[in-house]
Amino acid sequence: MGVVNITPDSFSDGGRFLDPEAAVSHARQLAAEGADILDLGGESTRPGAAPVSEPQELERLLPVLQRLQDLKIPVSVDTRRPGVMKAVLAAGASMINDVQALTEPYALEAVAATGCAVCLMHMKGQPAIMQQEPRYDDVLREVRAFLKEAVRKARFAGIGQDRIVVDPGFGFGKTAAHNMTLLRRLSELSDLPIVAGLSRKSTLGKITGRPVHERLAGSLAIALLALERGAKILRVHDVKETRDVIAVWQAYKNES
Ligand code: HH2
Repeated sequence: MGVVNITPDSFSDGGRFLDPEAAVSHARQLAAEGADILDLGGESTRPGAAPVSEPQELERLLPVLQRLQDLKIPVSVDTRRPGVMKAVLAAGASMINDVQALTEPYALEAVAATGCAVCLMHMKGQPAIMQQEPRYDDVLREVRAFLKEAVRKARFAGIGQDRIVVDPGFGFGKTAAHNMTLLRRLSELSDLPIVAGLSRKSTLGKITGRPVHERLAGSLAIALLALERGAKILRVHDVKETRDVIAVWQAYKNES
């Protein structure tokens, strides 16, 4: 899953693709590099990020989505707002990636009303404060229970199991130690396909001492670990390089 951030303030590429033409050409490049899904975002969820309004989010997303109608791969939209979900699904998106796991009122209904896929992610707290000393008694147990409940609610709302993937939400109200525990035991989190989003994240900065633009090697190393632990979708900024990691891993597993 290749990330396209149409924002001024995303943590690793804020401002680079705010212009619709730049976002469209980046999206096409990621598709050409071998992305199986694109994930468009119109609001940063980095720690401390300021929320945007619904009209502002749509103003960023819709022109890009409209210009990607001819793409052969599915386009996901990273949003927590039901109004945005409805509008982007009507405009051709085929997946909703929600860092709040459809917990906003009417989000379940917005997704259930169509045949789209959905990613349900765990987050502790809200982006503005989530990295202020996050605490868990047992991070694995808490995230697993949250995802199980989110899936139950989605299914109860009429969203078929084959439309759902889950994500532990690396870095969303989690320390580097929490992230490592979740990564080590990733396969225990759910029987549903698991999405892992670790690309360029601050845990890698903490481990390597590198600033955000020098975290490619760290991102590739951790992508391989996530694959080994059962991740089915890797949410990444560097598609071409991650494709090579997947090719090596598949050859090693003799599945290519
Ligand atoms: N991480 C980010 C945003 N959305 N969605 C899922 N499912 N999993 C993730 O790990 C995840 C996500 C943060 O990365 P990015 O989009 O690059 O940054 P920002 O939120 O600052 O735009």
